[in-house]
Amino acid sequence: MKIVFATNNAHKLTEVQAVLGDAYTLVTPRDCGVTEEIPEDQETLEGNASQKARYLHRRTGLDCFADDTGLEVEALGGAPGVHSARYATDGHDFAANNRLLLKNLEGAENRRARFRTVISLLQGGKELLFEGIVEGRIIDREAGHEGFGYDPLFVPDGYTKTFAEMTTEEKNAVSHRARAVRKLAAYLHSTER
Ligand code: ITT
Repeated sequence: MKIVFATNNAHKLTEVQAVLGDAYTLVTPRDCGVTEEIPEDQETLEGNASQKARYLHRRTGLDCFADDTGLEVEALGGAPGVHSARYATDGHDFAANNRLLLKNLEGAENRRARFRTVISLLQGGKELLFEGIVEGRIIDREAGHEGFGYDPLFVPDGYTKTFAEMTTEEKNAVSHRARAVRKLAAYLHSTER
């Protein structure tokens, strides 16, 4: 079955498709003729996920879902959180974001952090939200080249390597996004006739 995912992030597509497996084929905004950037300017992950899904639904008339994710660092009072994409600059500059995060944590003993994903599903005129969280810590230098964003700095609890040192399958075994997507998939299966 096809399902529309309101994202322009190719890494998210790969991760989510791997969790969904053969049961669903993801369709991108571009596949639906939507090539402009999808707005996200709300102050919460829930608000942004909802805004992205609603925008694409308005543009296409199709049921769809969107993912908004933030890295919440304890010693920084939950920052960068909803501002994770634009922490250091206006754009999605992963390297600059990681440098700023390390700078802001210099000398900090508490390195606790978590990734939180909120998925908004718009289906048949109804909206549902699904959340996924993974707890872990921020290490003091980047390690690994897989994944994206803050992955080279984040070691999930129970592991000694970063998300960027893991395959997609390994990351999906514990990640925030995979946890939210498994809840989404369970719901979608439950609504199938
Ligand atoms: P879409 O809105 O098009 O889905 P995006 O990259 O803008 O893609 P978000 O706003 O949800 O996605 O993500 C905010 C930032 O959080 C993102 O740019 C990354 O820096 C970071 N991020 C999100 N998911 C991540 C993950 O699984 N691993 C590491 N960093 C992640």
